Amino acid sequence: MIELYHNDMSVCAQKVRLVLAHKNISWHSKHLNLRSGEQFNPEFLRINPKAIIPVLVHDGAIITESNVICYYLEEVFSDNALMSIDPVKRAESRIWLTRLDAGLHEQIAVLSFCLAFRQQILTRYSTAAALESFFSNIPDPSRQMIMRDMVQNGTASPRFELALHAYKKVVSEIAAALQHSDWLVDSGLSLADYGYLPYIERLDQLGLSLLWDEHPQIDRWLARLQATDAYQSGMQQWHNQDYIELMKHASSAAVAAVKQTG
Ligand SMILES: N[C@@H](CCC(=O)N[C@@H](CS)C(=O)NCC(=O)O)C(=O)O
Repeated sequence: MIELYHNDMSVCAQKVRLVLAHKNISWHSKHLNLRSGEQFNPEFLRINPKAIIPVLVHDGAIITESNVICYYLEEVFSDNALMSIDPVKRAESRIWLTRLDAGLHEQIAVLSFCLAFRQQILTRYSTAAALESFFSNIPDPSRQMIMRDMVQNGTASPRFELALHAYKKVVSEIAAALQHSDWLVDSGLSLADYGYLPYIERLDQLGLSLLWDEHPQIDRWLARLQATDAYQSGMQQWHNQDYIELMKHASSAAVAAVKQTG
């Protein structure tokens, strides 16, 4: 039996659900509401003491880290392969995915919180005391510090500008990869495409698609992926309209921020 601890709009959970859907693997949903702090419930902390999703539980084996989960699924469920048989192409897919762990994942959270999701926190914890209690309940001091900064400073946080810069860079590299290929790795649709789809869709939802105004191949790649059955059941079916509306409202601030940072 496969269980997935996840969240509807979490990009790294979307990535795992895309792979599960692509491979037609059936799984049981254990959905956690991250805004109400369900990731800190003792039951979940026993499964992942780091209090983060996604977590896959396969016949009792606990697998954490979205990229590790994707590789695990690729190894255990080899049908509908998402890695090339060519070792060089496999390495290329891995390099794309590694970059998510090396900063891009944290930076999409920075863009999302600074532009939009901080509003959810400020509304839910509307007094200074409630907000302080929310921050101090985050067990990891580094996550606590980052959350304080994003919620209190929004787009004025230096983290925001660095994150925008990182995404401008990777968008131009994605555009270069898609110049002569339908997929990020030219051997075919791979874990790399499903890995980046949630991040690029998130930029779009935040009003940041202007980052690829001059690269229509990115819109074509997005449309190709959004036409797949895996997208329908792995992402679209889980879309949370409240979050999408919130991000839409942030788009004018996003456009202003991009223009300001040049
Ligand atoms: N490197 C991890 C990152 C996981 C992660 O950051 N998960 C976020 C959701 S996207 C989370 O669970 N956050 C919990 C929180 O906000 O307290 C992975 O790829 O699985």
